[in-house]
Amino acid sequence: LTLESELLQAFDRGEFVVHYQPRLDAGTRQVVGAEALVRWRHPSRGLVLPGEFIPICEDTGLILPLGRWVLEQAARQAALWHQRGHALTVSVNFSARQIQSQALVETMDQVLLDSGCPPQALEMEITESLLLGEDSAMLGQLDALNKRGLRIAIDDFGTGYSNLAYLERFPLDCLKIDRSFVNQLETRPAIAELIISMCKVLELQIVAEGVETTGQLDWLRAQGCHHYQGFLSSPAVPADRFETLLAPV
Ligand code: G
Ligand code: G
Ligand code: MN
Ligand code: NA
Repeated sequence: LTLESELLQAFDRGEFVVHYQPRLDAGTRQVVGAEALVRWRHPSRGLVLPGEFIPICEDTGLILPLGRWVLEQAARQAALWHQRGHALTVSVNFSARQIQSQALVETMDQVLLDSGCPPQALEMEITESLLLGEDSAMLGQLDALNKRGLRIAIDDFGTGYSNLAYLERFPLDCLKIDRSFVNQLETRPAIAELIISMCKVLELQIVAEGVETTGQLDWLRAQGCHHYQGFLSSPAVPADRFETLLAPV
């Protein structure tokens, strides 16, 4: 059985599961959001991480149904948390094929309607390479989604390209600093400093990824970084475990 046919089977058999990594306020250290991260509960290999199967899903097109399924799970979870009084932002990773799909707006509308999730509770994470082209159809769709109140974040910022013109052209709310820069904060802080100053000028919310030490968190807070994710607080965990991290309402 090739991994590709195994993946199709896995989808039909319901072997995928969504875990949530908490996103915290850098000042209060309260949980303010969650990043939805898909995992594959493989019958013999155990929990398989997306690095191993998302690229194959992207090549085969399975990313469209899988991506929609993840989105539906995340929207339902966000709606539930909101109903219980937790005003969390739930972030979902989007692949190029999903963002470039002409059905994107229709899909998002349908998912919001079916889940009862408020648009402000969902954030779409897209990588910067997608924003480089002069894709006016894509820009139009992202504008329409942003006008509905959906949030848009740039993921893995700093790892892609140096042409920054897209930062002003697209309707962006948030920028996630790639963990490779957070890693080197104590020895090589220059890039992180630059990204944070740039976010202030552009009035983008700043999320630091991959925060593992209180030293890193202290530095980020002092620089004015708003939110963080990372093993310092928690890896991605199942929804029920995630809820134990929330302050009581
Ligand atoms: O789960 P892990 O922490 O190993 O995440 C690895 C990467 O897999 C993430 O950075 C993210 O870009 C990608 N990823 C995780 N879940 C999804 C998903 O639902 N859709 C897409 N397109 N990518 C995902
Ligand atoms: O969307 P993105 O590519 O940023 O997905 C997050 C990835 O980063 C996942 O693979 C997740 O397991 C990983 N991750 C999350 N927090 C940390 C951390 O503090 N340290 C490291 N090394 N990896 C992390
Ligand atoms: Mn991400
Ligand atoms: Na990232």
